[in-house]
Amino acid sequence: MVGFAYEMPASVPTGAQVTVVNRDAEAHSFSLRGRSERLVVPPKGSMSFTAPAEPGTYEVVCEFHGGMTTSLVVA
Ligand SMILES: [Cu+2]
Repeated sequence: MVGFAYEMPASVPTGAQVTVVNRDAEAHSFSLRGRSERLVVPPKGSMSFTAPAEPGTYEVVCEFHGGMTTSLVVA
């Protein structure tokens, strides 16, 4: 995340270990809507999660900033 927005790769492989980097000076979450995957990434920090095993497009939201959304493509 940078500038209160997500920058995403075109896709990530199913089951991949994905690292989320926060380049902002505020915490952001990386939460897959309707699923258990949820990171709270501290300012200037990074965290990892395991991508879903099922291919698809997952909605990503920041729980702290309402306009911050993106899609995660798992292929
Ligand atoms: Cu945020």
